[in-house]
Amino acid sequence: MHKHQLTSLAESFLQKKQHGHYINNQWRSPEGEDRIEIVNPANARILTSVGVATGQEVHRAVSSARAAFNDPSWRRISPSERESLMLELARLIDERHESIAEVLTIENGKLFDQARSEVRSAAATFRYYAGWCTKMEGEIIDVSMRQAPGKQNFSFTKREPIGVVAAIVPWNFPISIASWKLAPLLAAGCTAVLKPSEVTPLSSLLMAELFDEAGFPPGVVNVITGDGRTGAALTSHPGIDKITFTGSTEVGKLIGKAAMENLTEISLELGGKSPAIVFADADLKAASKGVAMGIFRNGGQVCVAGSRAYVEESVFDEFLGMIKKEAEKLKISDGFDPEAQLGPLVSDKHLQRVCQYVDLGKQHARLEYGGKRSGTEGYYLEPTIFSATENSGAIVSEEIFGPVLVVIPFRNVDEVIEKANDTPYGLSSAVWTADISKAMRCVDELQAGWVFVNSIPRSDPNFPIGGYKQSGIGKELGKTGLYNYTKIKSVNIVY
Ligand code: TXE
Repeated sequence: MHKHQLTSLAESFLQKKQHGHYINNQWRSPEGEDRIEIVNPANARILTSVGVATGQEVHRAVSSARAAFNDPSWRRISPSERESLMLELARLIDERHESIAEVLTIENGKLFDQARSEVRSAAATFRYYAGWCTKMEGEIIDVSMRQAPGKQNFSFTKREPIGVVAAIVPWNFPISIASWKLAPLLAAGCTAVLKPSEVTPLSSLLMAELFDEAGFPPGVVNVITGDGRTGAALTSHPGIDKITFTGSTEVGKLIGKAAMENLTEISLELGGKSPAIVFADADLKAASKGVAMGIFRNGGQVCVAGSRAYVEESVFDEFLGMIKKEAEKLKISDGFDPEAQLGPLVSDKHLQRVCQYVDLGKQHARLEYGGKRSGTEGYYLEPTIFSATENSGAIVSEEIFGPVLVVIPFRNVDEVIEKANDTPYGLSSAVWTADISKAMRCVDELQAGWVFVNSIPRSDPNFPIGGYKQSGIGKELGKTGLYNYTKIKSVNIVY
C-alpha cells in the first residue's frame, strides 16, 4: 500500500480498537457481545471493530429520535434556523473532508481523490437542501363541500415532517448516500437513525459528531452500527415513521414486507443492470471512454453502472477494441496511489461473488479482457470485458457490482430498446448517438429512472434518482427527494 500521511483526526480515530453507537449526541459502548471486524480491502488487514446494535439499543436510538422529534427545540425551530444548522454542518464537512475521505478510502478501498469528491459532494447536498428549509409550501384548494347558507370553506394543504426516519445505507458510497437521506429529512424537520453498512461504518461514525458540533439538538441524528440483524430490528420497529433504504433488491423486498407490518412508508433504491447503448453515428472515442468509466469507476460498485454495453453491429469490433484499450490503460492500485484508477473491491466476500460471475460468464460468453485477480494482497480484480451474442445468462441479467462489462451487438433501434428493457431492473441507462431522433426514442422507450444521452450517468443534488421496476420505489434528491420526508395535511376551515 502506498504511504499516506494521515491527518491527526483520522489517525486518532483509526487507533480506537472498538467503536460504539452514537445515540442522543453521546457515544455508547456496544452492549451485546457481537463485534464486526472492519477490514482494509487494499491489504486485508483488520482495522478495528464495531458493535452490532441489539434490539434494546435499536429501541434506545429510535426513542431518542422520537424524543428529539417531539422536543420543541427541534420541532418549533424556524425554517431559517434549520437552514443555518445545515449550512454549518456543510461547512464542517468541508473543513474535515480530508479526514473523512481518508477513513473512507481505508475502509472501502476507493481512490482517495474520489473519496474526497464524495465527501465534498455530501457537503454540497446538505447545502442544497439547506435552501429548501425556507421554501416548503402547501396549496390553497377550491372545494365544493356544501356548507350552511352564508358559510364558506377555506381549504389548504400543509406539509409536515413525516417523523422518525430509519436510514439504511450500503457500502459503495457510504457518505454521499447517507447525505441523500439525511439532508432532505433534516430540511423537512424529521429526525433519524442512520445505520451504515457493516462493511463501511467508520466514515459515518467519524461524521456523526459533526451534527452535534453544528448545533443539532441531541437525538436528531443517531448512528448505530450492525449488520442485517440490526437493520431488521430497526425497520420493524413500530416507532419508525419512514424507512429509506439503498441496497440489494433482495433486502429491499424484505424491508418492504417489514414495513407493511407497521404500515411504515418506504423509499427503496435498489439494484440495477443498466444498459449503455452505442449507435454507429456516435462519437466513438467519447463513447468508449464514457462506457469504460461507467463500468470501471469505483470498481463497478455503482448502482447506476452501465454493465451491459449494446453496440451497433457495424462498429462492434472497432468499439470493442477501443473499450479494451481503455481497460488496458487503467492502473490497478490502492486508493492512496495518486496514479491509481482502479482500487480493490470492497471485501473478500464481494470479490468471491464477482469472481463467481466471471466464471459463469466464461460458460456462455467470450472473455475479451481481464478476468483475473490482481496483486498479491488485497481484493483486486482486473477490469473485465466479455462479448456475447445472446441477451441472456447470468452476466447479462444479474447485477454483478464489479468491474465486469458485457458487450452485445445490435442491428437497429427497435432491437436495442427491446434488449435493453429485457431485465427486471430499471435504474439507469446511457445512450451514445449524434442523432436526436434515435436519442429521443430511447428517452421515451427505455424503462429506466435515468437516461443520460452522450454522457455517463452522474448525480446532482437537484436531479432526482430512483428506479423503475425492481430497481426501487420512490426518488431521492431534488424537490421529490425532499417531499419523501413530508406528509400532507389537508385542512378545511369553515367561516
Ligand atoms: O447489500 P445489502 P450488500 C447490491 C449489489 C451487491 C449486493 C449485496 O449487487 O453485490 O447488493 O451487497 C442492511 N433488514 N447492492 O450485501 O445486503 C445491511 O446491513 C434491514 C446494490 O451490501 O442489501 C446494509 O446496511 N437492513 C446497492 C444494507 O442493508 C438490512 C448498493 C445493504 O445491504 C437487512 C449495495 C435486513 N433484513 C449493494 N439485511 C445499490 N443500489 O447501490 C441487510 N441490511
